[in-house]
Amino acid sequence: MNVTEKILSGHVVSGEKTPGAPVAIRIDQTLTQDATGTMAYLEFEALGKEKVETELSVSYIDHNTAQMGPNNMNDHLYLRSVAGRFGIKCSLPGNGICHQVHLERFGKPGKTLLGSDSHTPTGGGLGMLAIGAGGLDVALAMGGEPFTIKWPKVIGVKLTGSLPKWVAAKDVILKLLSILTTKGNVGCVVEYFGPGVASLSVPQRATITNMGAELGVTTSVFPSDDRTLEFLEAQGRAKDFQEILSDQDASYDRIIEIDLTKLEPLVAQSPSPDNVKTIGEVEGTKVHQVIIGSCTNSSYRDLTLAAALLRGRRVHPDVSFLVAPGSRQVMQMIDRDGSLSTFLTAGARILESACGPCIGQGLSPAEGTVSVRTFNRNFSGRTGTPNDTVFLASPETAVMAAICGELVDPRKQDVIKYPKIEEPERYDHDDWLIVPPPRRKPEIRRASTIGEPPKNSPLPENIEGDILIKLGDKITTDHIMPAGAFMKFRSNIKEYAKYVFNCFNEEGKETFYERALKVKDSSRHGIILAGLSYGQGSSREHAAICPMYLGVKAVIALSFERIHTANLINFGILPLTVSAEGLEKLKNCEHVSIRNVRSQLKEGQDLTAETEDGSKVILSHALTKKDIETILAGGKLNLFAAKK
Ligand code: MIC
Ligand code: SF4
Repeated sequence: MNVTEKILSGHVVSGEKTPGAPVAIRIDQTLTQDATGTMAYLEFEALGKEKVETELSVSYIDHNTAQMGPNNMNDHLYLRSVAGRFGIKCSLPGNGICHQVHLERFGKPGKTLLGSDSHTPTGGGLGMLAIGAGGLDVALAMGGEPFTIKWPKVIGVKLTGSLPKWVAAKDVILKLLSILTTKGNVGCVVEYFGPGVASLSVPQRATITNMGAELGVTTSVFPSDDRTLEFLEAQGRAKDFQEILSDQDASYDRIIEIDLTKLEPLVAQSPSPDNVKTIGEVEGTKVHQVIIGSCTNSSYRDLTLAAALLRGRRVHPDVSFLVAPGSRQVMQMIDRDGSLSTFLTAGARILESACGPCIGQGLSPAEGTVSVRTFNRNFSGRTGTPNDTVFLASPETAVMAAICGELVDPRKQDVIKYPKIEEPERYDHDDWLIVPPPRRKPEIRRASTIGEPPKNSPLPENIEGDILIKLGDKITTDHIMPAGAFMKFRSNIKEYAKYVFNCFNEEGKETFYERALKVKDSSRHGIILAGLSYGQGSSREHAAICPMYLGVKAVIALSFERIHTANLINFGILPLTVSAEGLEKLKNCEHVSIRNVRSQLKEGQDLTAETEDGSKVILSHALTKKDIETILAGGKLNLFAAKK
């Protein structure tokens, strides 16, 4: 067996081990973050459980820490109280980004982790099967329900050799993104194997599994080996180690070989993480902002490397250089070893250990300028600036750009020597900002800015649909529900729904929200049309809840991404696929009827859309019996309320 099969097999509750078949797995650990967590815990409360039934559940506060107005802290107090009430640990603001902290303090090889954030696969760097999901699925897992995935196809990535100077773990995942792209990988797990694996430390592996989320796979995983033990020992957690290696005769559904020795520095230019270029192709591009941070590249290794390159130097006068350490542990360690002071001397602006600019919480670049960020996403507008250019890069490439004021190929210069970075023998760890559940259950604090999750009605027999929007390929959840300044509305669907598809609204014209409400008020149903890979990116279930609240009953697209499909189903919206020819027909009309929906779904049949001119278009689906039951009920919350 390979590592994926080993971990999955130990967790299967029911289902068949054939690729594509639904399999329910036991979830050992969960994590939430504040931007998805408030909704997840409101949903958990609706399940009526006394406490969580997992081995470990952690609620992180790391996304909404700008606190402009009371909304964010209202959420924080709710999260802290609800964590205490239900037996959940709460990582307070300032303690760091969920994925970085979970890797440092809680991740365990061989365990399953479900997180309400798409970058939960970071834990794969420690040999765990760590999967991103919508908040409701995480709430259900906290309540002891198994989580259903499709038994995956395993893509084996064979690593040979070792990384040359100036080439980083980030370049490994950028290389893979250039091969697999961000679409078409639904239902796969990426597993790394081969002699090159041993050359990568856990933080380097975590960079790779973290950004594996951009491939659209279920998760990514490394074996748990001596390097894993080394990391856990340094974190004072050797007892959490378990060796998990693939068998000698393990097989994979597809094998991709990457010779680390032959890799070169790469970048991904906006608007997509798979728009990968070699450094040679972009050399000389003038840069205005450089940021080292995010859950992809803000480990102690990354920051000490950046500091070593900057020692005795200053950043280019035209560059605004920012550093956001991934966790309080990293912040404390760069303080103690002098790296923090190096950053300050070099002219860096130090940010708190949180998501910050990665999700457009401030630090938006100026219009038309270029920034180099060590992050994982560069979708247009994500920075808060609609027409900027973002290059995703390794810390190595980013720091060199900060020093030189432009993108440079560091291998071509011999002034700055490549530093040797060793993993520390011991990481500082005081978990003082991780609050365990108190002995006495606290009252739940619910401020006026926190609303209830909205209710949906059961799916109608006939959908009399108005097409609300016609979209192209690769629509991300950032397009559907903007983050950044709008994230403060995450716990209030009524408010947040006003901004659905905000980036497509035009000044002076009817907004998507207004259009959808008009359709809803006229007792008709909203339909969304899209191309390939609808719902890429984040796990935010708001990208399903808000359209549901506005009366959307179906999304018709060429293909869908995994987490968003599950979120649509969870909230009673039909994800229907259509042929390219069918999509063209639908794009030419404004209204479509989809009749006998309930009866045809119950019989497991495809649906048919009838257009204004009477032509018919087949709408297919890959819904399981359980999915159909969920959608017919109007979503999982209705289903659970009925079963209680
Ligand atoms: C992201 O990176 O897009 C986020 C913000 O972390 C999201 C979660 C969210 O929207 O709250 C994710 O990756 O799932
Ligand atoms: Fe936070 Fe960015 Fe990581 Fe999302 S990708 S969890 S916003 S740091």
